[in-house]
Amino acid sequence: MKMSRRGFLAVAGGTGAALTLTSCGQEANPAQAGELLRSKAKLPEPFQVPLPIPPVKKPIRSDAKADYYQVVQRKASLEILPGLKTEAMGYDGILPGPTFDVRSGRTAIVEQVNELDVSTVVHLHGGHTPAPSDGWPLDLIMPANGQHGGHQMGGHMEGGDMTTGRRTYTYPNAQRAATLWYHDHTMDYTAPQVYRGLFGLHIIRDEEEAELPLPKGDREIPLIIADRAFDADGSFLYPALKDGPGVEAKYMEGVVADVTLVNGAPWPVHEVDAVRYRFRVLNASNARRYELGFDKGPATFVQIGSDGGLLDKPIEHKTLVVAPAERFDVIVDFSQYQPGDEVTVVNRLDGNANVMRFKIARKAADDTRIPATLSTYAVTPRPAGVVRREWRFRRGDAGGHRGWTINGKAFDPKVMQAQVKLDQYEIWTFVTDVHHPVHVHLAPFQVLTRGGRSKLSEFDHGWKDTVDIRPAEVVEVLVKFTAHKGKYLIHCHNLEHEDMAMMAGFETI
Ligand SMILES: [Cu+2]
Repeated sequence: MKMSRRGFLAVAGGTGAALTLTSCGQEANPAQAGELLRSKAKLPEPFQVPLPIPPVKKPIRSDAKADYYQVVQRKASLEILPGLKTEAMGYDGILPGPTFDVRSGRTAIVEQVNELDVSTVVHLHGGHTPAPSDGWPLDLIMPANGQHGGHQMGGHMEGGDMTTGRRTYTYPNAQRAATLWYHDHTMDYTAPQVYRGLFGLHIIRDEEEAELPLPKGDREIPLIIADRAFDADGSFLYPALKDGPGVEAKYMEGVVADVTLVNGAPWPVHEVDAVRYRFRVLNASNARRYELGFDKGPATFVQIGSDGGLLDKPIEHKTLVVAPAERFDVIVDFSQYQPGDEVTVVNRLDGNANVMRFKIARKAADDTRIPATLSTYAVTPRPAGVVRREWRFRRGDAGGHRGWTINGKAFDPKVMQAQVKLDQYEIWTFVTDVHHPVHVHLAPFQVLTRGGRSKLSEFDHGWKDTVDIRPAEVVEVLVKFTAHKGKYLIHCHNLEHEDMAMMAGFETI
């Protein structure tokens, strides 16, 4: 029987059926929600491939109103592992996709053309985006070639605003400077489609940030970290179920893989001057968490920004814990090393597994500094009399099979779990069973408490749109939605959890 979530809900809804599911056992590594998927391909030695930098997307035209772009989603045969070819799904045929680099307040109108053989949806993660352009998971772009999305197109994929071949998304970019990203958001199939390459950066800049004496140009570098596994012939390995959404039971906690890609290259190497660099770190992994650290030497991460832009003041971290979909904007000072030194970035949550390496090439002049005050915008408001809501993220039934739920419900695109008034502060409480990186669309939030205490984790500061919640933890955030009425999403950004129904609609009114 085809596993159709809505089909199941239609049957079960009338009977009040509910399955009690047992835990699938202990996680092998308590720091990770996920099961390791090992490559069959011969893997390269680390630190051989130079770090690629995704190209900046250029508009095809501009007028007084907006900049206009076109992106073609297509298959591409990429050499990710040296000597092997990997068939990827890429925005403009590259992995990661091109980087959008835009000014705050300047509208970007992006036509997305789907030349793949599956349906897609594009979401601008962290974007303050009108609902029709936010990437509701059933607002599908059907393939341009007239196929009907292959295995995806069971009846349960209908009901959205479907287009064929192309769709135009409008991004007002009316928000402060921040590191956003765009990625696929197709209902039930986000995880395999992001895994195969449908993700890229979207950087917003503004005057406040431009005035800071921070590293720029080729000393401002995105680091998009994503783990992937490869079959013997170089193709992506992914444990998808054959006849419906989701992954094999063994992987339902999440797919963590054995090759670390940074900007699409396996364990790359990058040559730097002995000066300060700015790195925009994005964890684009489906499920893996990272605690990034340096293998030797004095370097630290001085955090200047989080998901939603600049912090009020910098925070120095010895290591950086980054959950899926989180962004950390950091300064690393290589002046403490000598030319010829090599420093490796490792993941301390996985036994110091390699991530990438920097080679310090030469001494150089550096007129940058890290101001003691970065922004005045990041301080948490303390409004009185706010509305409270609770969102419980737990294992549960996802339509005839085991999956993940929010408030006991599998995602149903017809059900809005909340009606939220614009322009009012709300305190949202997130409660977990295992690790869940919780993401809210449309508005950034600030973390108020973690584990019942107002002492936050050192990674909770600033405006966030994704918060890393540990097993059996309670986190409260303050959120206020503005400007756009419509249907939006709250979901877990462990993409296997998301596809296996850990998503809920809410409506701003
Ligand atoms: Cu989750």
